[in-house]
Amino acid sequence: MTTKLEGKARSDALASLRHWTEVPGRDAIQRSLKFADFNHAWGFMSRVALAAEKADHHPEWSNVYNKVEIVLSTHDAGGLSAKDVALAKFIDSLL
Ligand code: H2B
Repeated sequence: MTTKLEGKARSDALASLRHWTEVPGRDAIQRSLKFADFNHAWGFMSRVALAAEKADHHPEWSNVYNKVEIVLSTHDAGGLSAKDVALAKFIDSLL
């Protein structure tokens, strides 16, 4: 079972993710992305999907043409965990 981040561990993690914001009303983070076109957006999503499947940790996301909205939270933990931080950092590394 993955442990939810709390206290200083949580605030330190959030501070290290400057492109991500907290989702109002739930323990999750979000990032909105805009690409040149659908091809670039889908290519990005494919790279994230492969990493997510490998880690068995998946984003909540949506795509409309060149826009991708991502929310990260750990369902098993009922909130933000180190797995979300790792996935957010991987996503940032692609951009
Ligand atoms: N993704 C996310 N974001 N949170 C989870 O708790 C989670 C997941 N759990 N992907 C995994 C799959 C779990 O359902 C499987 C059974 O390992």
